[in-house]
Amino acid sequence: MLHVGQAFFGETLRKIIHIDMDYFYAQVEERDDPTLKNVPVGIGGMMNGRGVLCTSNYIARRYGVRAAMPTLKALKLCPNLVLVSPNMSKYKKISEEIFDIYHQFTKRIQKLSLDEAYLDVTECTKFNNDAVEIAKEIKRRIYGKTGLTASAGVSYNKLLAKIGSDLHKPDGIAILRPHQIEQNIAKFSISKIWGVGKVSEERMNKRSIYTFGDLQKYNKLDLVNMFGDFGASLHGYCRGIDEREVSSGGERKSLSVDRTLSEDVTDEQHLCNLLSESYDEMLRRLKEIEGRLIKTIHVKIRYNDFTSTTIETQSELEFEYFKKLFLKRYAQKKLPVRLIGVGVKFFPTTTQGQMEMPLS
Ligand code: TTP
Ligand code: CA
Repeated sequence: MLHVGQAFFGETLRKIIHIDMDYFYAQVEERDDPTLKNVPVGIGGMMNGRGVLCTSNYIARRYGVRAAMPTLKALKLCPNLVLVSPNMSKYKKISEEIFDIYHQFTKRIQKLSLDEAYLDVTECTKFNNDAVEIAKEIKRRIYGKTGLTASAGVSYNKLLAKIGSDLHKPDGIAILRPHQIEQNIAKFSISKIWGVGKVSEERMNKRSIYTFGDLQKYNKLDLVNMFGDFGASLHGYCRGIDEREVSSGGERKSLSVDRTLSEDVTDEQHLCNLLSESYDEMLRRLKEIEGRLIKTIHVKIRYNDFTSTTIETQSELEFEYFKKLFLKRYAQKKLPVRLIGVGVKFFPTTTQGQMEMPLS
């Protein structure tokens, strides 16, 4: 499916590369301590029996050890797991070196995290503007400078480029071209779609939707009815259509989903259902800005007397927690509700470090 060809992008299509370092923190630690090669490695600490992993190497992943997993659980799954404390300043420095390399090819860089970025190389004049050759050279330069491998996806939009970078990990490259793209991506799991997290995946599975191909059977209206505004995007995504720009705008500080209700609502069950929808939407959007660590979460209520109340706390990203906060706050006034909001604030990337709550 992914045969390399020079002219396949055509003249009008964009050229997008998604680059993602392989098992980033763990690969860095392996590089710096060869005794870690060929053993399962988890990056993370444990204090008083608590703590979560930032990531693990691929050997550890074979045991089911994953990022954001409590360290204790990881040790149960893999008793030989070698734990290494994260060294954020080291990873940041390497990240800067990698981004310096990207800047040698384009200004249009969207940083998703320390180890992941979209590059729009449509206008890059290097390598005859051949996006595949550019991606290969970037991988070579990263390896030359840092001794680390990265995987790249090359395509004509962000969705497909990102899918591509994951296809041949580690040290892989995949090219997804427009020719017969609908058929070519039909077998992929919906979890590869940008914005589809656990919650929406379960909702789709309930309707026997597992793959891009399953989604392709639905028309736009059906998908909008099922998934709200996101349904319209899904209709495009499952066909390989994605118009999102590579945006190098400033760093996002927070994310909120506020929903004004079309009528005043007092019924608690109904309010919880609406809260759950806003929560799902928030998770979808969080997926897009992956790699950020959450500082606080909040729930906002506006009543029909137009007073508002917001409760903000450091804690979990679980729906049950949001619901508890919401019901507690709602119980104080019990007026009909006009607006429900949920959201999170992020730590700046520059201070992302020893945080308790990695975004999984
Ligand atoms: P990822 O790119 O998600 O993972 P990875 O690079 O370790 O592995 P992969 O080869 O599958 O891409 O995350 C990049 C780094 O960000 C990761 O090495 C550690 C850090 N991180 C956290 O600190 N917490 C998390 O929950 C996740 C997912 C990543
Ligand atoms: Ca990575």
